Amino acid sequence: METKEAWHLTLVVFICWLAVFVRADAEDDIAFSAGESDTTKFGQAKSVRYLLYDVNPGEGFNLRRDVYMRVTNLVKELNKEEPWVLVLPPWGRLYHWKSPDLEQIKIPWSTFFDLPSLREHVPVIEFEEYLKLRGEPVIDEVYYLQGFKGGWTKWEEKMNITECNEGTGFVQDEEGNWYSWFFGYEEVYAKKFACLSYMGHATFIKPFLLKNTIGRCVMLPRAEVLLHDHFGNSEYWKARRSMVFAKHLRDIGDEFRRENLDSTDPEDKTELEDWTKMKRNHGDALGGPYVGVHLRRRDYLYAREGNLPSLKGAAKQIKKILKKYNLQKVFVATDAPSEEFEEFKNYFKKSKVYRFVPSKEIKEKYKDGGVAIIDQWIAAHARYFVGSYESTFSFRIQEEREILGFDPDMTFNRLCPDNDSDCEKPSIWKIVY
Ligand SMILES: Nc1nc2c(ncn2[C@@H]2O[C@H](COP(=O)(O)OP(=O)(O)OP(=O)(O)O)[C@@H](O)[C@H]2O)c(=O)[nH]1
Ligand SMILES: [Mg+2]
Repeated sequence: METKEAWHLTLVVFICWLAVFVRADAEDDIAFSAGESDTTKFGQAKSVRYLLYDVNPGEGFNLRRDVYMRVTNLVKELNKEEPWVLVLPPWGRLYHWKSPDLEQIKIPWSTFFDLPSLREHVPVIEFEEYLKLRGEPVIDEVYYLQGFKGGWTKWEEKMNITECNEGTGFVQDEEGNWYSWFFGYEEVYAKKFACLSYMGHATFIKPFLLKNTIGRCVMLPRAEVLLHDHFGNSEYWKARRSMVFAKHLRDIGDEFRRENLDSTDPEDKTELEDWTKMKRNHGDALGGPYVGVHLRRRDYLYAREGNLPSLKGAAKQIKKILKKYNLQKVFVATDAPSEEFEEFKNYFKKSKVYRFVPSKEIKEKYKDGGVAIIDQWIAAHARYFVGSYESTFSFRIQEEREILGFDPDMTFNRLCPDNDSDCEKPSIWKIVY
């Protein structure tokens, strides 16, 4: 090992041990703590290992956030055995992020999320930090996750190194190194590559990572194959609560609320605290005096054909809600082109309808993902929220509202298609502490 690299490694071990003390008061968080009978000395501390992952290129922003939660809970489990750090896969090349003139690759997580909050759950570093620490652009082992060939009839947890099912996008050069997209970092290569057929929860891969891999950095592309260990329990919600949006985005959303929607945290009872200490009851949050709508359009009109209303139908449903709750303003989070938004707005004669339109500067700095988060943040603070059928974008807003402490009746609502005004409500996933 080169001296520079060795020094960096020592530094990382030290930072991680430091984290033990910083996090010592975190409730039942035993990631790095030693049991009473544990006689491990500092000198024997194992060197830190890194877990990197990626998601199927076709998946959207909001499902990717769900995959992050599954992987963090795996990292949390790994840390019960030895120190592992999660390397955050840079954002980019997302299907929906099409704004012209924007370079949307190699976006760090800090553009969208508050890293100190993520770190209160598991140790994480940005990919670029990893590359710096490592000193060379190398990933030691890659296990490309895939389903079992031919699908499955009986669900059981199993995994197997097998042939690759499909074009993986990984190619080997003459020297034996593997190259792939790697988030747009052309110099990055992997030393070892294999396909891993997998059916199971995220932590089912833990023994494999601990016993069958030795590389400092292991990458798992297609991590959406890993299932949630416990969907909706307190661990799930801890991971979710740690995903606090970056302050610069929350501030922009708060300013918009204040200036247009008469909405401030003290009045709306939506003040944010350190997530590890924040615990609200349902109904504690009041929300600003407006209806928040997530009006999903574009590709969803085909993907969820028959389950979305027309613009006119959506306006009709929202007018009913305004009347019922005696509200005058509507905030619309939407991916609709501006002509569609104008049409939608024109269906309202008495009420005011708002949309967040980013300045050029905001757009350049925070990209389509940042604007989407600002929309989610504003919609999450409404008195009443209504989303679009089975949209993960709407789900993330609903979760945000659970964290803030809204009455579930004011959160778990969806727009109905025109021909079914009494459509089925969305599933209610209440927060668990
Ligand atoms: N700014 C903004 N962007 C949106 C809105 N709705 C959708 N988008 C864009 O479209 C993307 C939505 O894709 P996903 O994150 O996959 O969510 P979804 O397509 O609604 O749900 P699934 O396909 O079920 O995952 C977002 O990441 C945004 O880029 C919105 O209300 N405001
Ligand atoms: Mg999608």
